[in-house]
Amino acid sequence: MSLELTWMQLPKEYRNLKDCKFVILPISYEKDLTYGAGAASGSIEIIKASEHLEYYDAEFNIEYFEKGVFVNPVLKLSDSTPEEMLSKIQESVESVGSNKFVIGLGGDHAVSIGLVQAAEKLHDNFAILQIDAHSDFRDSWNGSKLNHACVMRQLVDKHEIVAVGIRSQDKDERAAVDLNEKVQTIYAWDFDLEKVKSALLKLESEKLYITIDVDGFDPSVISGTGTPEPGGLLWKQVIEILKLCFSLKEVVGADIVEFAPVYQYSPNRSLNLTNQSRVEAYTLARLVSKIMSLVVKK
Ligand SMILES: [Mn+2]
Repeated sequence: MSLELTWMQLPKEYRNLKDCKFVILPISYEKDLTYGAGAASGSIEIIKASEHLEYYDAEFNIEYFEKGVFVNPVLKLSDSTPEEMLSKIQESVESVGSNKFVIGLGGDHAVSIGLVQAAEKLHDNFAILQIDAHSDFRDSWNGSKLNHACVMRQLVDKHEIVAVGIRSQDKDERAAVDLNEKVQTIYAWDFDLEKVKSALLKLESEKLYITIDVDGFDPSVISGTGTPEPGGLLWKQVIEILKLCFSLKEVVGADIVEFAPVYQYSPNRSLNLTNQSRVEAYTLARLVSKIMSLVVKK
């Protein structure tokens, strides 16, 4: 059975690609796991959970859906090589046209490399705001430079980076980010919105791409991810960070990666999300809708 995924089950007139402002790009891709498994189906569960959202954003007093939300068919790339994965993501982003706001849903963090490279074709100079527990600044991991543990190391040559919520690194990564003038890190134990603000103001680029690894959240908010780390960001802190990004910069795209939902068998033998994962999928659907609200509110 192939099911057509729609955002919030919007009526047809709000989801045809030609007229839509927003494109959601679900990417099923998972390679070279570091710890827990399951990010391949994360994007699908976030989109399914969106059907429970209200159309109206009470906090921002906005109904972003009026701008239209198209959900691209799921890109199934787990059998692709990392290089193929990058080119297929770029092809998909190109095929939706240049006047859209694309939100990529992973999949593991390596998909962000493809999404950023696609954005490079449309925007000549942009910085990256990374919400994450990890710097992802390894030179290579499991023999590949295109692994999720190396994402920001791959992107820093062309982009300034503001990393927020970081709380797990190896010693070499720490040395590398400390030495690299293009990286500003706001550690989780040191988090303060003013620090995020001054980091954003220090950037040379006026444009910004946002990548959110869900392990940047505290596990009390999101625990369904391969490498949960205690001491992370809370919901309200992440929303405040996003509000700052949109007020200070022109945001050119975003992604949310590494959600790994957990399933269980119900008494009738059907496979369902655990209650915890159901809440978390809904939380991340809400996060996607907050980003769209902020695009419209701008
Ligand atoms: Mn991470």
